[in-house]
Amino acid sequence: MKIEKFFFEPHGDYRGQLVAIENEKSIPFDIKRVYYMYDTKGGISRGHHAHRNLKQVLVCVAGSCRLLLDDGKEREDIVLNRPFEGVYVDNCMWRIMYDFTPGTVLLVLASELYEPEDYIYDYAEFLKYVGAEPHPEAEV
Ligand code: T46
Repeated sequence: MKIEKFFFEPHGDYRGQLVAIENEKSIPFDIKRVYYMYDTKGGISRGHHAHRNLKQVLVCVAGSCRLLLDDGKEREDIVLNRPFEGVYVDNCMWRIMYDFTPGTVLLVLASELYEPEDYIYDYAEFLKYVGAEPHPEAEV
């Protein structure tokens, strides 16, 4: 599975860094919603679901965490720790975010408004939805 990343140019000077993310220019969808998670407790993992339609870009603007992506056939596990880098999470991807270091802020740019019906929380249902064979590993 190929992980798609976007580079957001930091505008740095003697004061520090500033990153601007512009609609349609920086990422391949209209940004309809922005949310972020912070104060994630040690040992906690988040996500454990997929989306039917939602596309997102994740940017770890402070600290570090890991992201596991699973398309039903393959898995990739990457570290997010660069505030100038966005990772694309397409629809129909199982995602788990974990290993948050203290002070981590994970920013998410989303293609749709919040729609609870868009979530798939059951891993077996996700595999069925994407037409994949049951995965050899259990969900982590
Ligand atoms: C995703 C990963 C990366 C809202 O009220 N509005 C929102 O826009 C969102 C995203 C969440 N919420 C509420 C729903 C729950 O009561 O905030 C609470 C925590 O959300 P959730 O348990 O879904 O958080 P995560 O970290 O498991 O998943 C989130 C997104 O929901 C999801 O779309 O892809 O981050």
